[in-house]
Amino acid sequence: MSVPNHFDLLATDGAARTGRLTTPHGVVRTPAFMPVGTAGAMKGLHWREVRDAGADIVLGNTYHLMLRPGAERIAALGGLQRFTTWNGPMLTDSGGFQVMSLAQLRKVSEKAVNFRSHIDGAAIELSPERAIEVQLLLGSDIAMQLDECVRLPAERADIERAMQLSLRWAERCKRAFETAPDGHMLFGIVQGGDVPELRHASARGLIELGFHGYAIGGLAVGEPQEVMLAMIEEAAPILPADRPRYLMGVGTPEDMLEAVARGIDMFDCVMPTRNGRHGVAFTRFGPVNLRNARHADDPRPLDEASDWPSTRNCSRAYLHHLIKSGETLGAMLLSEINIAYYQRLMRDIREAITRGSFETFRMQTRADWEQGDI
Ligand code: PRF
Repeated sequence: MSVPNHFDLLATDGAARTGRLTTPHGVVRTPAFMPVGTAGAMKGLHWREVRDAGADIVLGNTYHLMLRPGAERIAALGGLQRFTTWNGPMLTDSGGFQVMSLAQLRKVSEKAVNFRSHIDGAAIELSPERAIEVQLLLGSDIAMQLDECVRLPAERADIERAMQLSLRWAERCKRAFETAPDGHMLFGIVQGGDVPELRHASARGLIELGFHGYAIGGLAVGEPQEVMLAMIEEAAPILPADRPRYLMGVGTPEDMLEAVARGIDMFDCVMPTRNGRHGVAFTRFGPVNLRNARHADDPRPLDEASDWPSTRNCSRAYLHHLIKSGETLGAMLLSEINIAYYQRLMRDIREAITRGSFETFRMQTRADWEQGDI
């Protein structure tokens, strides 16, 4: 059975693309950055600020939400959008990756991944079928297949075994997704570590099954940036040009700019909120660590030319003071400033691709970052 396409490719510039992905909860402009609202909340930001910053879509996590408050409970309360009051598009990760980084006593078998909850130690089984069931209960617009992600460096045999298992799980997820309401999407995930042939085999296997979109997983897991970019170059050109491509868990502004240049459409990462809580601001002139004593007497804002009020108005001295004093507002302001920066970068990327001047934009943006904060 053919899989309906909800993605419109609007313009390309080299390998870079801009488009629109239509979900049951609205349209996503791509390239898109999805802020991470792991457990039904964006850390440090109100949903209103996430929207105002320009985010079209956010990410939630199957793993956290199935443990607490529970997928059946969220379904009974009207789904994740109603529950959280985020009324826009939402993508959910399938849980396998989070199990690997958070759960205790994990065991992967053909059937499922078994683990103990990091919250109360309860024994849980997450099968491909359950991962889809949970995501459908949440009402997610875009569900992800269950996969196994191997950290790098790793032996080829281990990478190959996990990639093949992920392909078999992709097929089971696809079958389990047949009951999904119209308009909801399921993305397959390319695995294969740092081995080009395994990346090709994974991409071809997924395309044969057919998905609404394709993610590239198993990157930004310990390998150098050049290996990550090389693996994108192996996988992206094989993927169908008319479907969205999502690079999971990436990354820095530079990672994203370079990935767009290689044909990626969607990103998610905790970096803007996590680094913000730790006192780091992302700006047009690169990252600024506001814990540094040199900011204590600096009346200047982070970027006087920014159209985001906190970036343009708050002095570095004030942000430094808030972070040094452990004030909640410091973490909130820097999270908001960083999410706004990531969204501005995506907007500027989309506009540059539309104008056909992505390459000039890429060089200018890199030069600004390299100039550094002064
Ligand atoms: N698989 C899934 N989620 C992920 C990843 C993956 O490989 C990554 C890797 N960067 C982040 N999030 N399901």
